[in-house]
Amino acid sequence: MLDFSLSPEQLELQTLVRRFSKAEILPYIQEWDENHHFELKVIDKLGDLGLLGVCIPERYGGAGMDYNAMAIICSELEYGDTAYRTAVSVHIGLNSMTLLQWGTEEQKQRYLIPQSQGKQLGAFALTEPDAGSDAGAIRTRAVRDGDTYILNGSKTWISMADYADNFLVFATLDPTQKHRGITAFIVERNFTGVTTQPIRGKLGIHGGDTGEVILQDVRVPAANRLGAEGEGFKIAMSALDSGRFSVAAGAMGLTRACLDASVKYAQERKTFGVPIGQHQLVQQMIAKMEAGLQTSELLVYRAGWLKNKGLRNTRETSLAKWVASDVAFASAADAVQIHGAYGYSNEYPVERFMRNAKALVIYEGTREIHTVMQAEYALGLRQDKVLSQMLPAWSPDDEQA
Ligand code: COS
Repeated sequence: MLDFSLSPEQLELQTLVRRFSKAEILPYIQEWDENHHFELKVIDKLGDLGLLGVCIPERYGGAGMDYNAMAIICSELEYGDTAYRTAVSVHIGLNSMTLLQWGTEEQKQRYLIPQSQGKQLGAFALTEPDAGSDAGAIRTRAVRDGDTYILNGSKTWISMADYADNFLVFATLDPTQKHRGITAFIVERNFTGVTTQPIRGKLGIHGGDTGEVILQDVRVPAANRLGAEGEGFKIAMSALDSGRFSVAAGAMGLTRACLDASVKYAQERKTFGVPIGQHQLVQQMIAKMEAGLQTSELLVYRAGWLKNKGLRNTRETSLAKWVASDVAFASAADAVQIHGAYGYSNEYPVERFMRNAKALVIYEGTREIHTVMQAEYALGLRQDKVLSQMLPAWSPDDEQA
């Protein structure tokens, strides 16, 4: 039986985070965005509400809710601003979920629990100046030395680089092995040789932190290697299965923000003697936003449903991310259009939506990567294997396990 309804707990969560965004983000975001200010207190408050480990089992400090609860949080936060959803995406989606899936019990105790409790923040350091879409081409080197590894290299476009306590760093033990040489490490900010610096001049997400992570002779204990040597590429890709899901869910919130702003403006603004919402070409743009939003929701919640069942969902998550981010960008561009010249200024939020939405189409797999993946799936050129190391199926009793 198909069930499209949210559970009472999910509805409660939606109300909670919707109120949170309205109270803690929306009144300030224009100023923060203008001043390129990331407000860490917002993240602290999310931690106080127990939301920084929403879909992590209670035994690891989380709230023990399901994956679609994560989608709800992302959507409601991005309604406030992309910056805060991005922070949650990297903290929970890319980092904590990956620790849950691949970490040893000791690593979970040491890193996952404080992260789920909001006492520490996690980030994800895969991308390099010369390795973005071609993730297998990373050059950061790891060399084994006794019971440590020595890491050297630099990572860029790392969300929350300047605030995270722990990074999941991907490095290669042997570049000639291509993706099979890549290995994942948990690197603490306070390890000697780790420095970060913010990236200036971004088109959007001005209210969010993006930076570089530089690793200079960083000694990482072997106990901080995540998974086996050479398993890092798979770990990165499985992390992206969670991260992309959270981006797709965030995109729903951005599209809803575009729709709400456009409907309000179309009801107020008059041309030719009537509200512009009565003009068919404006209606067409609004109708497209509505259709796009609902399509995104179906794709996101279906991917979440697969995750809840512990099933491989790379194909479905990629499709949800591609469609929902494209919809968000098209909706933001049309929202600016509906607002006319006012939309082109920061008198209305839609110009921020448009600048922010572009990031969604680029990060965690560009539109082009997802287009190619979908074509390859359809043509039978790409198939998802059943993995031995899937995230466990979610169940309401998980926390008692
Ligand atoms: N979970 C676990 N394992 C996975 C996986 C996943 N989601 N996806 C792939 N793998 C495994 C495969 O099973 C394969 O294993 P074997 O070597 O044992 O066969 C291995 O990883 C290589 O996978 P694949 O053949 O799919 O690699 P490709 O080179 O074809 O992948 C793309 C190419 C483009 C899909 C990949 O590099 C990619 O997604 N790039 C975008 C990176 C990105 O999103 N960057 C953003 C960073 S965060 S802002």
